[in-house]
Amino acid sequence: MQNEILEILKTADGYVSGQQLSDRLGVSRTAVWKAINLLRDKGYTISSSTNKGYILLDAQSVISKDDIAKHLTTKEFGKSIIILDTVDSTNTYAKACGLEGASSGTVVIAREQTNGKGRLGRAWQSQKDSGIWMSLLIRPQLSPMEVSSITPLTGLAVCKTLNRLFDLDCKIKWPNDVIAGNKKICGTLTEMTAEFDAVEHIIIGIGINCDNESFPEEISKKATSVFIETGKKPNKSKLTADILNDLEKELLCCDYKLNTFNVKEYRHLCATLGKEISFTRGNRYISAVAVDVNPQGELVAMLSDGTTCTVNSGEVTVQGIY
Ligand code: BTX
Repeated sequence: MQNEILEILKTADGYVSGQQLSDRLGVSRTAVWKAINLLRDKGYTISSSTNKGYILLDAQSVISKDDIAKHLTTKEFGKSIIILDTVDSTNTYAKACGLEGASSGTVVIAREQTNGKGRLGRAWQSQKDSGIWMSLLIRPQLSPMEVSSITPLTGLAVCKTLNRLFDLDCKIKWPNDVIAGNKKICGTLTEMTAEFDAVEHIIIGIGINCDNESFPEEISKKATSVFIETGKKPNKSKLTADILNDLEKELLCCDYKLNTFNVKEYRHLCATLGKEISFTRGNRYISAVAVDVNPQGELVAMLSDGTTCTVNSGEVTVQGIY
């Protein structure tokens, strides 16, 4: 009944009275009232007025399976979707689903994460209904050595989607962040479960800040959101579907591998290139200039003596970008 009420409210032109809802659905007004409260618990903002009835104020702020499905054009990604109210980390949950045999393309989305994971043990702040916190489980036929392309390809897909939908000028901070005006609007975290020389499954975690009007002090200098950049709160279900559509195209058309074409696109969108960077190697602190992303997706750095070296993991600090 909740879905039916939701559809009526979504298509209504203004308020719908409790009596109209109970007549149309053939249930009591108390049952309508209970269903409305359950929808409110799910995050829908439904206002009520004693004389007029109910009105849905922001359908687009809640991620729903039905709304994602309306916009999905994929063959595999998102064909099975799990939406949770709250979870520690969608990546951890998706990994458990993977170990229990969930099919490739399964997506786990949560309204809030209580222990969202970033890279290198860092935390990803994921407040309730403020963004898209999702993890995609895939089972490509790859060896563990070939998986490294997935992080840059994910960043590339999300960056292009955000630019296209919101007319933004997002760039990629090598290897995994999407930034808008030097601040993170999206972070991605790829995790793999492998046996011997074969990949069992891969979890692609994507966190996109959507509705945040501000951020807690500790990340306010480095974080931004779609709302902060555009002044509009996006339809999160549609954005989720668009990300899945674009990600499937990006990953499947190149068989999950970097190639001449996508590396060129990546370089074009990579904010790190041309910037002064620093990183540690062993216990040495190295300053360099980022000059290229090579066909393996590694960052090529030029040192002060003119020699180059590649950086393939760990943390790189880029001057001017948080
Ligand atoms: P990262 O290690 O590159 O970024 C984490 C750092 O970014 C933190 O230390 C903090 O400084 C800053 N930060 C924390 N929260 C935010 C935020 N909401 N916006 C901008 N900056 C922030 C990036 O790791 C990878 C993040 C992946 C998140 C997704 S959400 C769905 C999935 N599930 C899960 O647990 N993680 C992924």
